[in-house]
Amino acid sequence: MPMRIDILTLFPEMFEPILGTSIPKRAAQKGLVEYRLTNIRDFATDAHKSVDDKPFGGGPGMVMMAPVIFDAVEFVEKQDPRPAKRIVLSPQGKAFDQRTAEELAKQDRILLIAGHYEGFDERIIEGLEPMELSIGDYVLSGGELAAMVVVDAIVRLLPGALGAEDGAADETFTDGLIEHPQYTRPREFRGMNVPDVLLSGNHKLIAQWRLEQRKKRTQERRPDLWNRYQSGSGT
Ligand code: 9D3
Repeated sequence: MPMRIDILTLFPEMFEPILGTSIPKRAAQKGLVEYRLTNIRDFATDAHKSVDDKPFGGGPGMVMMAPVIFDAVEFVEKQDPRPAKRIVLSPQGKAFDQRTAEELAKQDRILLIAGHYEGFDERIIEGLEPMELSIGDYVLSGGELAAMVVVDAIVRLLPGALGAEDGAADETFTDGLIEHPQYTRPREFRGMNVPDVLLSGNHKLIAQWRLEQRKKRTQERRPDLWNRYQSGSGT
């Protein structure tokens, strides 16, 4: 049975090119996952098809209305008896990371809720008890791209999703160091040469050089990862 991923969004058309390309597409074709897009606006009940309104207490922006979201969630959840892991994409959420992707890849059903421009009525969070996820400390126009990031990170982890040449090992983030520099043909390009060690045929020396490069780069570029690596927590 494929993992079922429901996505509630005001812009289902944004998802189609992403889910219909590359690994997310191949995972669906292989029967590893099934995507279901649902337009939140289909659950608006007034003549203007409202999905949001001004915040009580005043202030800028609009707030996604609880009844519309509840109706949409209940409608899609009824379509399949498996309980869904509910996720709301929000700038206030916990930072999404590889460990979270690995945990979510074990679920058999995921429901993602993406808003646009705005926040969610707190009763959506209180009543649906979703996991709230952010993809980083920058402001997007909506949760749609964040939902696509989360889906992409999950589906590539499903057993069989990656082809042999896609690099199944994927050490960065699982062992806590970023990658070493890589080179391919030509050996010389505009006066820049491939390091001799990589052409030496000495696999032990190559492995040593790569590990040193990974450590050096992690120290320089990702002190946060380096601190965790050194304390050996494996997280
Ligand atoms: C003025 C308060 N803003 C919060 C920072 C309002 C607001 C801006 C943009 C509310 C939502 C959004 C749209 N962004 C998302 O829905 C979102 C998001 C993001 O902007 N950055 C990183 N991760 C995410 S997950 C969802």
